[in-house]
Amino acid sequence: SAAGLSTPHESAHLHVSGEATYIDDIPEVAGTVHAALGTSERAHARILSMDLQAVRDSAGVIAVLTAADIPGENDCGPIIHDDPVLADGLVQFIGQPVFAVFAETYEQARRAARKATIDYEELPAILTAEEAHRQQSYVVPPMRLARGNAQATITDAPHSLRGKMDVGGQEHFYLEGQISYVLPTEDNGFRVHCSTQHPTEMQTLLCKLLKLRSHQVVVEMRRMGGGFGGKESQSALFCCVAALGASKLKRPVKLRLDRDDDMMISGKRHGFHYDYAVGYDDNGRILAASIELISQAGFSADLSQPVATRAVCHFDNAYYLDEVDIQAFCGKTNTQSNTAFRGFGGPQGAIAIEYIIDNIARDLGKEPLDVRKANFYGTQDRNTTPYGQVVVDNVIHELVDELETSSEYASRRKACQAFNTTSPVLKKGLALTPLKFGISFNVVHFNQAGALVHVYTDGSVLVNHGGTEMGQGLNTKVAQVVAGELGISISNVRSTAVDTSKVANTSATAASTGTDLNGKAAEDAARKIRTRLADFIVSVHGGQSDEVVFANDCVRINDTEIPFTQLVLEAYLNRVQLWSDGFYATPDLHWDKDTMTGRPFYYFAYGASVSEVLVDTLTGEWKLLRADLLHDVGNPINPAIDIGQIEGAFIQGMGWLTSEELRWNDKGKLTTHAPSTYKIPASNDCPDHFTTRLFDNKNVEKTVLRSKAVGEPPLLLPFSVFFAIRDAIASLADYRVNPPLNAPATPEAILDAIEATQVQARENGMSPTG
Ligand code: MTE
Ligand code: LUZ
Ligand code: MOS
Repeated sequence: SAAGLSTPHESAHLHVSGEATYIDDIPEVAGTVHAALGTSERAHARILSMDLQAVRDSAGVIAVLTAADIPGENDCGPIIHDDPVLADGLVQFIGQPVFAVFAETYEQARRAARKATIDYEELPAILTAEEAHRQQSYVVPPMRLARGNAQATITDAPHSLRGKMDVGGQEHFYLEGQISYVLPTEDNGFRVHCSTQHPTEMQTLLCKLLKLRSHQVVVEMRRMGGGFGGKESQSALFCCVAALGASKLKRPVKLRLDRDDDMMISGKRHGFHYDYAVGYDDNGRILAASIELISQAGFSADLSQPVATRAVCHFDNAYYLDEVDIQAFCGKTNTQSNTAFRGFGGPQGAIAIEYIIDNIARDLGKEPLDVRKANFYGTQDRNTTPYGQVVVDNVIHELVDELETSSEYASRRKACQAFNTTSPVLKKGLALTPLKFGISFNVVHFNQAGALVHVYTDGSVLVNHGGTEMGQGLNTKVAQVVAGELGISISNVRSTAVDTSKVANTSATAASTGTDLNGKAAEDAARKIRTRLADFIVSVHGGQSDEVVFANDCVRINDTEIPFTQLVLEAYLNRVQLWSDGFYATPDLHWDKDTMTGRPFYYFAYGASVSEVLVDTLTGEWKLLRADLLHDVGNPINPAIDIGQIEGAFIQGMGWLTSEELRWNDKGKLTTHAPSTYKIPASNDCPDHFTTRLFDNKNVEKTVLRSKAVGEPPLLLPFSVFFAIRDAIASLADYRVNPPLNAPATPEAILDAIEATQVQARENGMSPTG
C-alpha cells in the first residue's frame, strides 16, 4: 500500500525548482501596504515620550500605529496574557516592537521605522537566568517533582557529586523568516496568510486584538520554509500587526521581517542553568538525584511553563531514577521571550542527566557506556518514571546493543585511547548516548485533530487537515495514509493548505504529533468513505461489506473487481456521499499539574548515537569524524522522510551544542543577530561517515499504522557529539577528571575546559598531557 513507501515529499519538485509558494511569493493585490516595526533600544525602561513625526513625514508613509490604536486586547501571549503586541509605556527588551509603520513600499516602511525619537527612563535590567533566580523573578511560579527523600539519600550514598552546568539557547534560523499578509474581505472579514505552525491561534488572537468573532477571519497556510517551534506562538505578533494595519487602512498589509529584525525580535530556545547533586553506588547506579533547572524565559511567559514541564519530564531520559527532587524555575529576563524549539525543553532536561552520568563514570574510573547501561529503565521495580508513568514500551537495551555492535564501539574505544597516547595535540573522543522522548502535548486537550477528505467523481482525492507543513513531510505522510486506506496510489491524492474555514479549532503542529493526530483524523475520514463505498458495491454486486478489498486502485468483492475511479462515479450517480470529515483524540492521557504526575505521554520514542571527534587541543577546533545513528520510528509511514528528519535533527542539535552561540552585551542587546556572527552548521560539517538506521519496532500503542512521531526526538541524538568532545578533553587527564564543559562547546569553551582540566589534574597530583 501507499503507506510504508519512501515516496518523495509532495512538494520536492517545487522545492528544488523554486516553484513552491511561500507567503512572500503570493501575488500581491493592488494597493498592498508594507509594514515595518519600530523597536525598543532599551532592555528595561519606561517610555517618557515618543516623537513619531519624522516617521510620519518619511517618504511613502501612510500611517504609524501604536498600542493606543489597538481596539481590543493588546496581547499575543499563548497562555498567560503578558505579551503586548506593541509595547505600551514599558519596554522589556532591546528589540521589542513599540510602533508599526505602514508605507507604500517595503523599503520606505523600513527606512521610516528608524526615524523615531523615544525618551526612556531606564529601569534595572536582569540579563541572565541565574540573576533572575537570585532575585526570584519568574514568569510563572516554580514547579517541583519529588519522589522519595532525595536529599537524605544523596547524603548517605556511598558516593556523591555536586555541580553546575550551563547550556545556551538557540536561534531557530528557519530559512523563511516571520511573515504575514492580511487582506480585508467584505463585511468586516479578513483573509490571513501567515507563516505559522498554529493557524487557529492566529485566528483567535487576531479576533481579540480587533474585537472580531472567529467566523470573520480565515487563516490559510500552505507551507512554511521551516518553523522548528519558532512559529508555534511567535508568528502571532507579526500577524496581529499586519491585521491591525489592514483593519485601520482597509487595505491589504504585508509584514515581512528581514533576518536581523527577526533575530532581534523573536524568542529562541531557552538556555538553561543547572545546579545538581547525585548519590550513587560503586557500580555507578544512581540512588538519588536532585536538580534545579533554571531557564532563561525572557520578558514574558510565552510557552515557558510547558517547556519547563517537558524539561522536568525528560530529566530521567532513558534512566530509572528512584529518588528525585526536580525543581524548575522560569527566570524572567529582559531579553527576547524564549519559546518552543524542537524538543521543547526535553533536550534541556535530558542533557543534564547525561552530564551527571558522564561525571559519575569518570569519578569511578568506569566506561561511560557501562554506567549508562547500569541506569537504564528495566522491568517491574525499575520502570516507573518520576512523574508516575509506567514505561511499557522500553527498547533501549536492544537498541543500544544493536548500535554498539554495528558501530564497533568497543574496538573504536580502544583505538581512540591508543591514538591519544601517541598524539600529544590532536585528541580523539568517542561517546554513545541514548534517548527516550515522550510523545503527546503535555497539555492534554491539545491532543486532538480534524480532517476533511473529498473524493471527486474522477477518482481524485483532496485531503485537508489541521496540521501545517513546514518541510517535515506531514502532508506526504497524511496523503499516504489516505491513499493506503482507499487502496489507491499516492498520485491520486493531493493535500491542500491548512484553512481555518475547513477544519476548525486546530492544535499547533508541534510536539511531533502532526502525523499521529492528523494522520489518524484523515484515516478516520477516509475510512468513513471506504465504508460507504463498500456498502455501495455490496448493494450492487452482493457479498459482505467487510470482505470488500481496496487495493491497487481497484475495489474487489468476490469475483468482481472495479477500478476505484469507476466505482466512485457509479456511487456518485447513486447519491453516495463521497466526502467526509474525520476526528481523533489521543486516548488515555491525564496529568495533574500540581503534583506533576500522571500519564502525559501516549508512548515513548527511543534512539541512540555514537559520535567520534578529533579535537585540536591548542586551538579548540574540532571535527566530527563519524556518526552512527539508530532511531526508533515505530513502523515507518515513509522511511526516507523519517531518515531525513533524523539526520536534520542530528545536525541541528549539533549546531545548538557546539557552534551556535547567542551573546547579549552588558546593555542587554543581542549582538549575534545575523549569520555573520551566529554560526549554524553547514553541509561540510556533516561527517564523512554518517549512517542512519531505523530500529525495527512497531508501536505498542494503536497509533496510525503503528508508527511513531519523529520530528523532535532525534534532536537529542547529537548529545554524543558533545560528550565525545568532552571525552577527548578528558583524555588529557587519563579520563579521571571531569572537564567543566558548557554548551555550546565553541573552540573558546573547549579551550577553557582544557585549561581547567589540566589545572584539576595537577591538583590531583597527575601530570596532564597536552
Ligand atoms: N522539519 C523541518 N524540515 N522543518 C521544521 O520546521 N520542525 C520540527 C520537526 N521537524 C521542523 C521539522 C518540530 S519543532 C516539530 S514539533 C515537528 O517537526 C512538527 O511536525 P510533525 O509533528 O509533523 O513531526
Ligand atoms: N506541550 C508540548 C505544549 O509538549 N509541546 C508543545 O509543543 C506544546 N505547545 C504548547 C503547549 N504545550
Ligand atoms: Mo516543535 S518545538 O513542538 O514546534
